Amino acid sequence: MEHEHVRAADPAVADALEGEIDRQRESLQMIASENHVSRAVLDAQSSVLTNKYAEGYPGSRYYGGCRYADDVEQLAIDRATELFGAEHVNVQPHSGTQANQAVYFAMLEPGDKVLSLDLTHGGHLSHGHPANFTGQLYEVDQYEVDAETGRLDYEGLAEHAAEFEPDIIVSGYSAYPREVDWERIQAAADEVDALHLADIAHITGLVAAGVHPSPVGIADFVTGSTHKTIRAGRGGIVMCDEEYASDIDAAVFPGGQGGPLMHNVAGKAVGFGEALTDEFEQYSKQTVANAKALGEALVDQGFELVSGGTDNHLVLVDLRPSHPDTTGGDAEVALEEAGIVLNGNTVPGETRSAFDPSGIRAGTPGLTTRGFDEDDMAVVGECIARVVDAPDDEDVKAEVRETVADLCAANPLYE
Ligand code: DSN
Repeated sequence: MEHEHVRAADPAVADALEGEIDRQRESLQMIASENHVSRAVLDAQSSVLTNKYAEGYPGSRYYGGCRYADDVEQLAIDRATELFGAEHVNVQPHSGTQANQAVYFAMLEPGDKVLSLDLTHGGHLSHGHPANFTGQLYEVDQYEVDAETGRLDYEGLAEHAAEFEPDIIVSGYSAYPREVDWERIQAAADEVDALHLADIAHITGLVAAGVHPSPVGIADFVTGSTHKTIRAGRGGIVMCDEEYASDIDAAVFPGGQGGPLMHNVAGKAVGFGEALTDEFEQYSKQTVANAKALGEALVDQGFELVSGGTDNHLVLVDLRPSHPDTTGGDAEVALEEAGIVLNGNTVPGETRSAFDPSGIRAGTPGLTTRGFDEDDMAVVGECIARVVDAPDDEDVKAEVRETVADLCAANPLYE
């Protein structure tokens, strides 16, 4: 995977690109929101569609020369429609956050009320964090997971909604390891006549493959990103019923974006095509099986998992009970030195800060793409434990690096 044209023109950038390929190949990518796309998706994303302006939608553009842009976008739309069963799909959002922005922009006025999960409990910046435009434009109140179980408290959410009377309830999470009951959240929204936005960014692929229940047809709006559990390259997607279609399209373009990133839309088309295959369903099942195996391995090593386990592609470890003197940041750094890349993460009831949180989040989408199975995940769990138990022990990190090298050699990437 040499970037020969970049190498000839710009060695400094080529060095960085090749360094990144080696980094991805030679270490374990366990950031729960990351994955490894196929060569076909990479090829589409680096295509000449990066040159093309195509403001508008297929068949109705503001520029000439959009014949092939139209073909690609329509393929992405048709495949997403088949995958998710939504009445209307917009594949132009540059990211999951832009997809959420489109929903807010289409449906809310500044000052309207948003009820969403607290970031430290697994929510997302674009769900109303004060540092994000959502926290600045809207009146935001946040629900939390149950302090004892680490699971969504649906009754508490309904009570909170009755009290706050939001205009929109946001569901869908960035660090929530359990299945979501969309119907119960919809019921809470119906009670107070609120809209419901289900942000499935993390689980887009699991929903597409049918290994997590779908909010499509339940929530008013479903947004996702296209590069996490679904391997369609960087980007976002919005789905809704036909009644909202023109409002959503107008909110994406021209409301929030200019020209779509057509090379990324091509990546989405290819990735959605891949996601329609039986192979992708098997991959998604294995992603979940691997996360469960990882969770069990970590529990066997004495770690405490938020909610006690996982139903999806990620585990969230609360380090405080098992490693009270090790922060998520310390663990993240030591693990990366040992070849395991994940992130320090806040946990429910966080007592530190977002910069130096009390947990670590680990996901299996990337490793599963490489071919890792449950046995491999048991070894990975043991490696994580060895490093977090002794984050300053250079011998331990060197030994773990050797195990990581063996796992990577047995499960090659982009060979
Ligand atoms: N940054 C992503 C994550 O890691 O969950 C969400 O946008």
